[in-house]
Amino acid sequence: MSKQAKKPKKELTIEQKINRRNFISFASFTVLAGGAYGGWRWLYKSPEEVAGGITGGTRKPLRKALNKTELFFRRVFSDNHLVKTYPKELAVKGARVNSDIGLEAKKKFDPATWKLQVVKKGGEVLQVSLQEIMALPKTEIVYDFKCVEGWDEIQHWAGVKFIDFIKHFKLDEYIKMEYLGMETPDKAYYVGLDMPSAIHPQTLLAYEMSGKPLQLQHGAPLRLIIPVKYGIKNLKRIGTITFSNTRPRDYWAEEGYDYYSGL
Ligand SMILES: Nc1nc2c(c(=O)[nH]1)N[C@H]1C(S)=C(S)[C@@H](COP(=O)(O)O)O[C@H]1N2
Ligand SMILES: [Mo]
Repeated sequence: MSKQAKKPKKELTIEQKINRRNFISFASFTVLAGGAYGGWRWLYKSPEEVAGGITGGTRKPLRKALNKTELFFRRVFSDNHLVKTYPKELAVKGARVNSDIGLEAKKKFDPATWKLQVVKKGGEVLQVSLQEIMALPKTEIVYDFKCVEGWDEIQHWAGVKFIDFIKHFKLDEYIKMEYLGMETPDKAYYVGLDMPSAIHPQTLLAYEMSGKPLQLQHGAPLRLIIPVKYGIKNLKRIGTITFSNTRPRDYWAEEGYDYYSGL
């Protein structure tokens, strides 16, 4: 037999072809399913975030992915991204009341003597009265307030822009830090905020709702209105403000909610 002569290719019968195809699809399925199972096992076995940390309740690789997503959105939604606003007529008259952690009237709180506490370097505390805050330029906003629990409402708020407050009290050096923390006077509710969101032009220290003085259940004397975030970050009844380069503690992040909670 000459070397050139090729062995005649054996023609496959229809059945053989079908079998072969079945084998290939089954093999691919096994490989993919195995891969998926392996991936799941890997995730399942990977360590959980440390208990008592700033964020809570997920596997480390998932948190890594969440933090990457957060960075992506932080870059996309820089200061010049404004939340949609509406005409006043579209706002609800009495806004819904939702959740009241840190609002128990008797605990370390008397609206008459209340002062906002801003913790400065070296532990020095700047104390600001409501009168001083109300003397600053007033800013109003009508926007769609969204709660992670699945409701939203067009609400009308007024107060001082957080950035105006910073400028007036010469706190510029503090907003160079990465984070801001806020707590109720009794420290029962607390949030951590990335600085770009805190100094966003629509972020307010609010003392009015629906054109009337803020009611206690909505966070009087002063509450945070931060339209770039979900409701959970809009702390009612601000007691203390702190600045830091590490993430401040955050009530709902500790329970596994997204730390950033951006919209
Ligand atoms: N002090 C304090 N602030 C808070 C809360 C809270 O429980 N305590 N709940 C948050 C949540 S989940 C929402 S949706 C809004 C609700 O604000 P509202 O009661 O004025 O509608 O407040 C936020 N701020
Ligand atoms: Mo909420």
